[in-house]
Amino acid sequence: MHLLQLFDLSLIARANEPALEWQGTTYTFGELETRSNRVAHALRARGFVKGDRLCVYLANRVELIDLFLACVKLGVIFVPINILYRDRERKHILDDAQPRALIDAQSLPEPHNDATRPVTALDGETPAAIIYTSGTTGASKGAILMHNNFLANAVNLTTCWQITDRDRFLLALPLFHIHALGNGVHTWLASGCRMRLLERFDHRTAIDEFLDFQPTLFFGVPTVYVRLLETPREIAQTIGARMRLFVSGSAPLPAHGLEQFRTLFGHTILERYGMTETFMNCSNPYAGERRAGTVGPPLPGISVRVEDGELYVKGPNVCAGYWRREGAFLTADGWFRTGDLASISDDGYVTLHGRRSDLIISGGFNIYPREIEELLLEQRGVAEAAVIGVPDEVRGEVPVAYIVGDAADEDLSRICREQLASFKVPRRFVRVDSIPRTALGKIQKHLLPR
Ligand code: MLC
Ligand code: AMP
Repeated sequence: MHLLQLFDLSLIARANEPALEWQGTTYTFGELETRSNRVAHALRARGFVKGDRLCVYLANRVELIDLFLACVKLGVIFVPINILYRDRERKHILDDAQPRALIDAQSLPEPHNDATRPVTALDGETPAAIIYTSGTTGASKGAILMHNNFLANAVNLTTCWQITDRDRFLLALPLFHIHALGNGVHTWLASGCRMRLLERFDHRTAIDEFLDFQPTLFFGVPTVYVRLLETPREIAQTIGARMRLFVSGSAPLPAHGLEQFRTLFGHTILERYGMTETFMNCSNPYAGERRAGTVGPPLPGISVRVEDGELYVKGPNVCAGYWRREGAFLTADGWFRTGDLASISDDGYVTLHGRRSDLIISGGFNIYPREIEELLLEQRGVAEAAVIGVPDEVRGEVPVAYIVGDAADEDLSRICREQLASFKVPRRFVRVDSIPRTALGKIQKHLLPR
C-alpha cells in the first residue's frame, strides 16, 4: 500500500465533507484533492520528477498541506524546514538535501489549470519525506521517512486512539515536525475527521480557538499544556466537557502538570513517546491505565528492549536511515538505538529517564548544545564555551551558556539571535575561569556552577 490509498478514504470517499478549516475558510476533502492536483502539475512543469527533493520553509498554512499532498502524488520527497531557522541552519539543510527547489512564502507555486490527479508509480518503499533532526555532532541529519513508515504510524494511532470521522481535531503544532505532520495530518486524512489548523499555538488566543471550534481531539507538547493551566476553571470545564482526548508528547510531561490538568479540565492527558526516526514507539492506552510518568507500552507491531540502560526499538515505524550518511543505521540484529534511557515495568509500561547525549528539549524543539558552542567559539573573545539546559517551568528546559573569555554578553546574544532559531539563543551567559574537563579533555557539564 502507499499513502494515497490511505488518504483516498477521505480525499475520494468523503469528497463532499468538510475537511479543513483554515483562517475562516472551510475546504472539503474534494477541494483539497483538486488543489493539490493543480500544485502537483505546477511542480511537474518546473521539472520535478519522482525522487527529487522539495524543501519548504513555511509556517502552517493550507498551501503547506497542498504541497505535501502534491509531493506524495508525484513521488517527490517533501523536506520541511523549521520556520524559526535562520540562514546558517537553513543552509546546512539545503546543502545536504540538494533540493530541486526551495519554496517559501514568497515563492509559492502558481497552481495549474489541470485538476486531474497525476499518475506516478508509488509503493510502501517510496520515500515520502526527509525530516532533519539534530545529530550528536551538532549538524542535523535527514531521516528518510517511507510511505510504509507514515502508514504504520497513522494506522496505529487512528486505531489505538479511536480517531474517527466524528472527531473535531484542533491542530496548532508546526507541520515541519513529525508530531504535527506524521501524527496530526496523517490521522486526520486516515480518519476523515474535520481539522482546524492554526498558524501556531499562541497561548493568548488558544482558549478562544477551543471555545469557537469545540474540538474533541487535541495534540500538544508539554509547554502547550503548561500554558493551558492558566485557563479559568469554568472555561476549562466547558472545553473539557466537549473533549474526547488530549495527547501529549515530544518532551516529558511533568507528573504534577498532568494532575493539575486533570483537576482543571477533567481529562487525563494521554502521554506517548516518539522520535523523528521512528515515529511513535509507545503510547499510554486509550482505555486502560494512563500511568503518570510513563509513556505506556509499545504500539502494535513495535518491539522495545532495554540494553545497558538504553532503549532500542524495532518495527515498521523505524525509518530507512539518514540521507547521504553511510554507516550502520541499525544494530546487526535490526534494532534502532534511540539514545533515550529507559526502563520497562513487569506489565510492559516504558518509563524514560533522560537521554544518553546532552540534547536539550525546549518547548518540544530540540537543541544540540554543540551547535551553539561552535557558533560561540567562532567569536572573538570566546576562548571556551559550554552550553547546558536548565529547568524551566514553561518550556521544560532552556539553554544557558558558560563562557571563558571577555566577549560582551550583548554581542554574543545578538550574534546568536542573528544566526540561530530563537529557541536556541542562550537565556544567560555565565562567566567562568575555566570549563571543567576530564583528563582526556572532555567537558564535564555536570560540574559547571549552577
Ligand atoms: C514558537 N515560536 C514560533 C513557533 N513556536 N514562531 C513561529 N511558529 C511557531 N510554531 C517563537 C515565538 O515567536 C517566540 O519567539 C518564541 O518562539 C516563544 O514563543 P511563545 O509564544 O512564548 O511560545 P510558548 O508559549 O513558549 O510556546 C511555544 C510552543 C512552541 C509550544 C508553541 O515551542 C511549539 O510549537 N513547540 C512544538 C514543537 C514540536 O512540535 N515539536 C515536535 C518535534 S517531533 P521570540 O523570538 O519572541 O523568542 C518529536 C517527536 C515526537 O519530538 O515524539 O513528537
Ligand atoms: P526529535 O528528534 O525531535 O524527533 O525528538 C525525539 C526525542 O524527543 C526523543 O528521543 C525523546 O528524547 C523525546 N521525547 C519524545 N516524546 C517524549 C515523551 N513523551 N517523554 C519524554 N521525552 C520524549
